[in-house]
Amino acid sequence: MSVKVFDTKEVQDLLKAASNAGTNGANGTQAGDARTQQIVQRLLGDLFKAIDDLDITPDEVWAGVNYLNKLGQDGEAALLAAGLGLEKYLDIRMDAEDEAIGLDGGTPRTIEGPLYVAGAPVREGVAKIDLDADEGAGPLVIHGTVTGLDGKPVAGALVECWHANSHGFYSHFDPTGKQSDFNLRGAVKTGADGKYEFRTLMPVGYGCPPQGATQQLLDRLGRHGNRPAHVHFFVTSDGHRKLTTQFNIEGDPLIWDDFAYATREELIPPVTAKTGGAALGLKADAYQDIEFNFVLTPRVEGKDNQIVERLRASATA
Ligand code: MBD
Ligand code: FE
Repeated sequence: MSVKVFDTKEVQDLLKAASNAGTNGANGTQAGDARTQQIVQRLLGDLFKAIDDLDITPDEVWAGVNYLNKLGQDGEAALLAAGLGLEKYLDIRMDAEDEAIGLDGGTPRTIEGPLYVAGAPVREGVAKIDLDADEGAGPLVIHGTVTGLDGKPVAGALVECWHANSHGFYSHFDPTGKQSDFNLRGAVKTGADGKYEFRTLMPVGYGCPPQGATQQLLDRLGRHGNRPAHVHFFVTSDGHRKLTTQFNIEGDPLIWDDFAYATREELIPPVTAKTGGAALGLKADAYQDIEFNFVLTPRVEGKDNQIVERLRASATA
């Protein structure tokens, strides 16, 4: 039986009480945080309304509540945010904000994802970041130039990079515990030529933990939880805005079927087979080469409006 109670005074009063929105504390001071009250009032209200509209049953509500407990126990809330397109949605909004102020050009942003680790050692210009042996992965050189919108090289830019191994696992988050800290994670400072280079190994795409809360929901939605092979970057420079991006490995069958929706046309650089790896200290003479140039955008009224605060792992190298 479908009843409608959302618009009753009782429910509206309940929402107001629960969020404590628009109330004053003693002596007219604000009790609680006004922004939190505003957001909770809206989100809780939208949930109440959905329960009314869809006639969501008590069993379904408690299944959802228990799901949140499992999500937290599994430490997967940020993974689910990527999988449900919430992180992509934030990118869509930032793209629109840039467009609204006429800021175009520059390497497109795409989602950070939940697997960055702060604290990688910073090298000058070039870093070899494959610290652990990985039988399943061939050598890969990633290199390019950091420029501004004017095409001029940016000196002193910090290029940070992180990616998975041949099992699709990231160091620090590897369920086998087999990778050392900062394996396949690096940071390079550009010189006057703006160039950076990472000597590493070819990654394989990530898959959500099969027993985790994220995959559990994706299964119910009839979706997979896999990403194409990809490499993440942060590029920071004084005088420019921080760039958060990734590229995909050309040819991966999941490029246009990424469960986290991070693929963009401009972020699929060609992969070129090369020789001469021995001289570069690679594990084989034949290697794959990807040139990827970063174009940074200027600050907005002197400010870097691309710094996103979120909880991130960190380690000491
Ligand atoms: C990843 O490697 C990733 O980049 C994202 C967005 C989600 C899960 C794993
Ligand atoms: Fe990733």
